[in-house]
Amino acid sequence: MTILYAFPPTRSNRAQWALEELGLTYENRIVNLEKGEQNACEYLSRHPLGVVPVLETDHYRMFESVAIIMQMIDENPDSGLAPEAGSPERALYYQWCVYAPAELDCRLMEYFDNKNRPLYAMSQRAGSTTSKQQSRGNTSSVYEPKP
Ligand SMILES: N[C@@H](CCC(=O)N[C@@H](CS)C(=O)NCC(=O)O)C(=O)O
Repeated sequence: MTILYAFPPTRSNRAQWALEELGLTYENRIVNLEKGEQNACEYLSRHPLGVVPVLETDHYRMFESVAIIMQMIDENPDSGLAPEAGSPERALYYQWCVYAPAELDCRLMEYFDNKNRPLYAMSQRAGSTTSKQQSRGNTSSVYEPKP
């Protein structure tokens, strides 16, 4: 059985989109980030950083949303969702697959940081802020040029 550990609307939606697009059978198991379920020991044994998504199949367990998408597409080569391995088109497929998490995500999170950040808004609704959220609350200094 395939299980996707997820919580919408987060990066887990990407992985779920791929599973749906491929028409795969899976169980969507909610890890309620608002309730801090990602920090429970049981979940941390699946992902040591306590984030979603995680994918579990009968043969392996993996994390990283875009890696999950790429693996799902590789396991379903007839889907036509990825160009042939080794082709020039495949180069651009890899380029954009890596660009999203490597370049786009951190800038988007920076944009959403603090009051605009989805997790921050969730924690405010839930009336709590975990230390992990606080520690990730302001990453802007990481990207500022050093004097
Ligand atoms: N690079 C990872 C990022 C995973 C990630 O940061 N997930 C966030 C939601 S978008 C999360 O679970 N956060 C929970 C927390 O920070 O407590 C991926 O793309 O899978």
